[in-house]
Amino acid sequence: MDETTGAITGQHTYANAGTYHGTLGLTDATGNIVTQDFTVTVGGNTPSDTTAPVITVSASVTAEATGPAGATVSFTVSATDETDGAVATNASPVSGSTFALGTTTVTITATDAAGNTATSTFSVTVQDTTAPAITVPSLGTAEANGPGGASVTFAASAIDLVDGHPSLSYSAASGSVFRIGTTAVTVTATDASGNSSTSSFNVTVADTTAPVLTVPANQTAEATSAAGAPVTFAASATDAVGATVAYSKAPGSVFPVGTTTVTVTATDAAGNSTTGSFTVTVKDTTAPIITGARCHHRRGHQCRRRNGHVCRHRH
Ligand SMILES: [Ca+2]
Ligand SMILES: [Ca+2]
Ligand SMILES: [Ca+2]
Repeated sequence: MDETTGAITGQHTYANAGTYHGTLGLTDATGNIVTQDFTVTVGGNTPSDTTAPVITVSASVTAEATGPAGATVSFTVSATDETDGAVATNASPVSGSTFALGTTTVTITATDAAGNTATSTFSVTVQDTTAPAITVPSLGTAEANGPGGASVTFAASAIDLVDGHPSLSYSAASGSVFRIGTTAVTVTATDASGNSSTSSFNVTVADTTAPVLTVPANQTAEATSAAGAPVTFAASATDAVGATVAYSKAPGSVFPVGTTTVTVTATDAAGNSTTGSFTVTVKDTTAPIITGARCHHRRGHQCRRRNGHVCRHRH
């Protein structure tokens, strides 16, 4: 109302409900300026939103590790607000992250239009329950180098998705002496999470080497009886594992006049054998002694007959 110009009217339309604060300014015909602060409430009595959204999270998530870094884990969460309906959520770490081995807490927040924030958490556990995979060695047959067998070295290997260096243990140590024959060795691989697997392989030791045989030189002996002469001799054999020697005619037995070939065989416990031979020659270089009544010489006298026989007096 102006005393000169009378009533002044104006209009402003507020599109949305709410409470508005403003300043009204008027200028009359003579240039007088009047301002007035005002507050206008539109739409009646609007209740304020003081309730945070409700977050829905999955139960705790457990995943198998797929590598040393853990596992990629995805999850679904949602939030609804009684005023705003569905509202966006923020997750830390976000779904699809790589989660390390162990348990990680995921924090979810949701904020409604009025600024009310809800927070919820759940856990993601990444575990390694898979045992290492073992590759066993493929060993040839080791040659025995002593009565106990042979020292054999070996190495298995193991790989694991998570543990780069699973530990290996053996039922018999690499480098130890294995007996002749086949011995099964069990290998156990254990990862850092305590998962273990076992496998086995064979260690085979054999004696395939024949003894080394040394035979005597050819023997010569003088006959000591009509049957010939006893002749002694000895062959020798060496073998890493051990050998026995056998003769076609035993040492010390009586060999007939003439030449006899003696075959010697050295055999080890594995049945490997070496054969050699030598000769035993028994000679009769002494003329026979004739005893009889046709000699008449005194005792001790030897007389040689025309046929070369020697007679020795008995009387
Ligand atoms: Ca709300
Ligand atoms: Ca594993
Ligand atoms: Ca042998």
